[in-house]
Amino acid sequence: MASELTFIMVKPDGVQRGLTGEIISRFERRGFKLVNLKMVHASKEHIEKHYEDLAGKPFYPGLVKYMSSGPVVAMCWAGKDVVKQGRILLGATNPLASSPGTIRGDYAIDVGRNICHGSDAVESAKKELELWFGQEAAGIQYERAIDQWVYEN
Ligand code: IDP
Ligand code: MG
Repeated sequence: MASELTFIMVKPDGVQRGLTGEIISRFERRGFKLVNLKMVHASKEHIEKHYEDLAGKPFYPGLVKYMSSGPVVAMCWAGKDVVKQGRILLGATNPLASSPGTIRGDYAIDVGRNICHGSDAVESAKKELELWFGQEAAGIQYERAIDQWVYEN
């Protein structure tokens, strides 16, 4: 069975607004498998590394401040096509452009308070999982009895 991994994070506003369970539920109900999770209050330096590709953007200082302002919930999810499907579940970067039914489209308004993060490609997922989980980047290995009801093969 395909076991792609992605890095999904509930941002500080998502944690403060009590949306952690809701975000986890949406991935669980879809059939994806949670293989790692931790709460972290990340340092400014850690966030700068996570968003290094955006350094130089006008919103970057505010983004680093926002993301290091409180704890986040860092997760590793596994499943078929989970990187792309995870992004679809989250919705567009700007919640005003996110469809209702997506996480951002249902719970957020401003792009600078868009409550969740998801890796945008398999390669960036690998990098982000290594940054946030280090040696445990591959997640916890376990079998799920329901997988025969989620996947045909
Ligand atoms: P993504 O989170 O959908 O992958 P990116 O373009 O990688 O979007 O941007 C990372 C994060 O930076 C966004 O989720 C959002 O929190 C923030 N961001 C992006 N564009 C803006 C902006 O124009 N103003 C404020 N914050 C922004
Ligand atoms: Mg991104």
